[in-house]
Amino acid sequence: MDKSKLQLYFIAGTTNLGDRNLLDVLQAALKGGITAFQLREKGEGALQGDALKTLAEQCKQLCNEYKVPFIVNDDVDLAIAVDADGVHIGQEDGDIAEVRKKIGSDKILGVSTHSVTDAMTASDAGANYVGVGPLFETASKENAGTPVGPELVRQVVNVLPGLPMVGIGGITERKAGRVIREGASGVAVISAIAHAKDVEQAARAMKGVITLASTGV
Ligand code: 3NM
Repeated sequence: MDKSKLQLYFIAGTTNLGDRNLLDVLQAALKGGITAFQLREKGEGALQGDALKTLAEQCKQLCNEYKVPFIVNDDVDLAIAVDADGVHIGQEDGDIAEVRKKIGSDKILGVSTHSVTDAMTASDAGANYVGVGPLFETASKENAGTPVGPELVRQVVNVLPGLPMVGIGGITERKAGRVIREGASGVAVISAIAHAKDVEQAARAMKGVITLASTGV
């Protein structure tokens, strides 16, 4: 896949947003320059069934307008039903090769990984990119585990230099540059954008940091 699409990868679901409307937040983030979006509808009060499908269709349409890939977390059937650009699965979300078979070769397949071994397994099984984390402490994922530290990004890049990869977990505007300099294609964030006072501005500022760090300035 095109690694540049992973530069600023925004993840959100309605349960991350309190009173905010997901489509409003997504639109502001798109205006601010996010390069990918993942709908991750999880936890108490998460939408299901038709309500979730409708939301996914609306997210997809918005992402299409900005030519940004729309990825669905975990729910392979939903991703197929709304013809999302891809699916992202965790270590506990089923067999990676099986998911690849189900979605076909055209859709993007992303996998969450927490070690070099996880990343090698994901790559061998047909992942287009991996998420490596949690790099830092995060409040956005239950049972995220002990932070692996940004050094793991470098270790994964050394072993799998061609594999597109995003760092994830507790990444802020201040920490994003370090993650890129360790060799990540980009950063994946929930709270740095979803909880920002000004979502568009937060996305724009983070994109600026990433662009600078990517060009080595
Ligand atoms: N996955 P925030 S950490 C969804 O380590 C997710 O695989 C993680 O949210 C992993 O940017 C995480 O608010 C939460 O820390 C990221």
